[in-house]
This record gives sequence, structure tokens and C-alpha cells, in this order.
Amino acid sequence: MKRPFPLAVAQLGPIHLRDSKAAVVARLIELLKEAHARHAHFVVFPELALTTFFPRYWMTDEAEIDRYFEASMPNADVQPLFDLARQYGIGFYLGYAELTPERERFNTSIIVDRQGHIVGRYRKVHLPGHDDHKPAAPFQHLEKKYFQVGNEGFKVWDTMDTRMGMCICNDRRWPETFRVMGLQSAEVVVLGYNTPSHNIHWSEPPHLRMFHHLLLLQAHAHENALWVGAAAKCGAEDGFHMIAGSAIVSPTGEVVAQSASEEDELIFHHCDLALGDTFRQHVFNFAKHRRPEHYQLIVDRVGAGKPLG
Ligand code: CDT
Repeated sequence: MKRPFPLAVAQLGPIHLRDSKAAVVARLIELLKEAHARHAHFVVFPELALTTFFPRYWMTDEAEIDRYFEASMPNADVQPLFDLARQYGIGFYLGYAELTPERERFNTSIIVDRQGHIVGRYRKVHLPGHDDHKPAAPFQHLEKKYFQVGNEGFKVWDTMDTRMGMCICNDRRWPETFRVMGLQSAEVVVLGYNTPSHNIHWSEPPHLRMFHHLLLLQAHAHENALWVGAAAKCGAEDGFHMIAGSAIVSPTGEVVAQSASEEDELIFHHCDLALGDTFRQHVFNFAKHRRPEHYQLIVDRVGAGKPLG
């Protein structure tokens, strides 16, 4: 029997330095209205969805850095989004920069249910980039400077008649991210991303950025028998270009919806949660087929080392 989960992914075009949070929230609300018109139950917004991708800038002034962070969630800027989503009965995923009362900084996302409650919080574990200033590079990728490594792991929540997990951007490149959630019987994993089109470390053909993004989402969706909803912030933010390619991927590993622009754009699919059941019962029946006694190295070693043979 089908288990419908009408899922929308709300891609954001560029957010420039001059754009206010209130203006961004107004854009999120427009996308939410479209999700409502399409009868979505859940909408996925991007990583760091309230500001430009500020880790591209070297900053040392604490007050300047704080401007990009949220000291509480929800807060006055995002309250209109929470209110309208609750009124529509739409749940959502939202990425933002979190400043804790102890002044810890995390790259964070939340899942809000259809009644407007924050049911889950995730703090990004795989932080890409560097923490030093690279003045010769065309732009910085300072996630290791501005954020601490997430300290709450990869959780899955029973919510909205499904089991839902989440991660953020670079996490989607790591099989461990999805397997840890697959082992909690996740049926849907949602994420947002900001992926620069240019590699500052070595010369890489730009088309590979999109290829790797989709390749990995498709592989992880299938090998864990779950749906994936992935929302880009994309296009040229003050001249710094990031890939689009927001996508909904089914447990078959197929892309069932993909954005066609580098602007604000809503994509939608009538997901059937039951589609993953076949894979969970057969080819990816973890209890039956996994052999963790042969996977010990995965937790014992961080970096690649000598062969065991
Ligand atoms: N935001 C984020 O995590 N971006 C990284 C860029 C790394 S460069 C391949 C990403 O994995 O998309």
C-alpha cells in the first residue's frame, strides 16, 4: 500500500551581502506559498539559508561575524516563516548559522513539523575548507574557522508519519553520513548545500561538481533505501558562482525532480515512502546481509593507512 509523502525542495538563487534577512525570509515565504499550492507536506530550504555564503570572506571582527549568526531559533526575522508554515500545515528543513549562549558557533539545520514545532536539530559534522587566510585564492572556504564540528551526531526522528534524518552539504559526500541514518531506519533524508563551482585547491573541470553531487545523492539514496531532498543555494553571490541541481532522489537511486534554473525555484514530487520497503526487505536488508565484523576498520581508522594483507 502506498504511503504518500508530498515533498517540495525550495532552491534559492543568490543572496548578496547587501540583502537583509527580512528580504530573504520574504523569498522563503514566496516559495512556501508555492509549496502550499502544490499540496506539499514538507519543504526543504538550503544550508545557511538566511545569508550569503559568508565563509568565503576572511573576517576577524567578532561583531561582524556575529551578524551572520542566529542567537535564537525561531527569532523575529524568521517568525513569519514559522507562522505561515504552521497555518498551511507544512513542515520544513532550514539551515542557518547557530550562535549558542556559550558563544559556540555551528553550521546548523532544523526540522520543523507541520504543527510548527522544532522536532530536530543537526550540527554539521563534516566541515570542509580551511581555517587560515589564503589571500592568493579567488575566495575563501572558512567553515573550519567559523564553525565547530557538530557535537550531536546524525539522528533520525519519528515525525510527520515518517522517519526523517538530515545533514548539511559536505556531509552528503560521505557514505557514513547516510549509513548511520539508514541504520536508524530513516525513510527520508533532507539537506541543504552551498557548493562553489570553482575548486580553489586544484584545477577541476566545473562539470564534475554537478556530476559528483548527483552521483553521491543517488548512490546514498539507493544503498540506504530512502528518499533524499536536497536544496541548493546557487548562482553568483556577489560574483561567486555556486552550482544549482536541487534534486529529489528516490530509493531506486533515480532523480525524480531536478531544478532547471539558478534562481529561486520550487521542485516537487509525490513521494511514496513504501517504495523503500522493497529494498529494505531484500537487497539492502541490513539485519540479514551486513557483516559489521568485517567493517571494524571504518571506526578504528580515520585516515587511510597500511594494507591489512
Ligand atoms: N558548504 C559546503 O559544505 N560546501 C562544500 C564545498 C566543498 S568543495 C568540493 C561541498 O561539499 O559542497
